[in-house]
This record gives sequence, C-alpha cells and structure tokens, in this order.
Amino acid sequence: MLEKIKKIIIDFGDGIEEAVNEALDNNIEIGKIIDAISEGLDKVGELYENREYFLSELILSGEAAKKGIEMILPRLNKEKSGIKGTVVFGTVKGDVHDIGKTIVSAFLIGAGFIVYDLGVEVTAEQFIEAIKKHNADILAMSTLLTNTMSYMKEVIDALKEVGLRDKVKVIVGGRPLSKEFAEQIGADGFAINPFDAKELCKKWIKEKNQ
Ligand code: B12
Repeated sequence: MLEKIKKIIIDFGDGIEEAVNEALDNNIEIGKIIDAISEGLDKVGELYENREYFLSELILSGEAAKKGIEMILPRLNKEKSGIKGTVVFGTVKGDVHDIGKTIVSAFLIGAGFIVYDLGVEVTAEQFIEAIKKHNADILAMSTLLTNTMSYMKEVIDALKEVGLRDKVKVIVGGRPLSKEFAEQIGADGFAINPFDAKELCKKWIKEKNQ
C-alpha cells in the first residue's frame, strides 16, 4: 500500500485519495504514509533535476502530495501534555514550497501548540508583526531553495534590530539546511523531521516555564 502511494506521487497523482484512504482504513501508521509521500517526491525531485520531468510534472506531483497530506493531518492526535506555546510559522520570502511546513505545523498543533501559519513568501516584516501581535514564543521558518536560505539570517538580524531576538526561540528547517547552517545564522535550533521539531519546541517551552 505504501509502495502504491509512492508510485502514484511519481506518476503525477492519479488515485492518491483512494490510496491514502485505503492505507488509513488499514490502520497504517501516519508517519509511514507521510514517508511514502516524501519518498515519492524525492524521486520526482531527482527526475526533475535530471530533466526527465519538467515543471508541469513537479506541480502535478506536488499538488497530489498536498492532497494526500491534507487527508492525513486531521488524524494527528492531540497530546494531553498541557504544553501550550505559541508558534509563528512561515516559508521565507522567495520560496513557495509549503508541504513540509504544513506537516511540521500540524505536528506542532497536535502537540498542543497554537500555530499561526503565515503561508509562503513571508518577509521579515511580516514575521515580526505576527510575533508581536501573537506574543509568540517560537519562530519557525522553512525553505527548500538554496538561494533563499540566506533570507533566514536576514529575518534573525531583523529580530535583533527590533529587540525581539531574546524573546523568541528560532527553529529552522527544510531540505537543504543543516545543524551547522542553523548555528551559523544564529538560529536556536534545526530539525530534520516533524518529530524532532515538536520535541525541541516542547523542550523550549518546558525550560521557559521552569
Ligand atoms: C513539490 C515541489 C515543488 C512544488 C511545490 C508545491 C508546494 N505546495 O510546496 C512546486 C511545483 C511549486 C515547486 C516549484 C519550484 N521548485 Co520545487 N520541488 C518540489 C519537490 C519535488 C518536493 C518538495 C517537498 O514538498 N518535499 C516533501 C516535504 C515533506 O519535504 P520537505 O519540504 O523537505 O520537509 C520536511 C523537512 O525538510 C522538514 N522541514 C521542512 N520545513 C521545515 C521547517 C522547520 C521549522 C522544521 C523544523 C523542519 C522543516 O520537515 C518536513 C517533513 O519531514 C522538491 C524535491 C525534493 N526532494 O525536495 C523540489 C525542489 C525543492 N524544487 C526545486 C526547484 C528548483 C523549484 C523551482 C525553482 C522550479 C522552477 N524552475 O520554477 C520552483 C520554485 C518556485 C519558488 N519561488 O519557490 C529544487 C530546489 C533546488 C535548490 N537546491 O534550490 C528541488 C530540490 C528539485 C530538484 N532536485 O531540483 N517545487
């Protein structure tokens, strides 16, 4: 069933709803379904890089993946941990990729966080305005493009300029990023997947409340 989901994503998405429903009906773990969709997208990315696929194919597979992910997300159980931090989340300016952001955001909501998702192509000014407005504890930024990674540093520098840097923890993520990059730009943390991301955010809130 998981192989089928992966193949459907690679083959531009026809039948994705039925395949995800089938997996959900058979109680396949949500994490495994997300992995199958991600593996499909990885292959699509590879084919695009090798010029076997073009932008139109990237779009079709991306839309199918979004559809599949959106079907899964409401099933994430809310943890009864009582932790309630506030997160402002967005994909940075210049980047429209939002599938990974949506997954991480849903895991945070499932863990009891209030998440303000600002969408894609978010500017430093918009992040700052939202942090102030919602009195956020955490800023989460995503990017999948190498040429927009540096904008994350601009956002962190802007936070310093307006005196907000010590008020929020900053977590960054996305395919081309690394722990080293996060350290270099002055972020507080990096996570490679939604599970590590929610654990790190929970840890920060616990520390803050101690
Ligand atoms: C689908 C897709 C698209 C879709 C996006 C649809 C959407 N709504 O998001 C569309 C068609 C729009 C698209 C457009 C483009 N794309 Co594109 N796209 C992809 C593809 C195939 C999959 C991305 C994806 O969703 N992966 C699945 C998710 C679940 O993984 P993820 O995003 O990495 O997220 C996980 C982690 O990284 C982490 N995470 C993510 N964010 C965050 C944030 C935080 C805080 C934390 C803690 C963790 C975290 O958790 C997530 C869950 O595990 C990738 C290839 C790939 N393998 O990544 C190329 C890819 C990212 N795209 C690429 C390119 C070049 C483009 C375009 C420039 C193409 C063009 N010529 O126009 C445009 C960019 C337009 C723009 N300005 O942004 C390149 C980037 C190359 C580079 N090094 O910069 C890639 C790598 C393809 C390739 N191999 O060449 N794309």
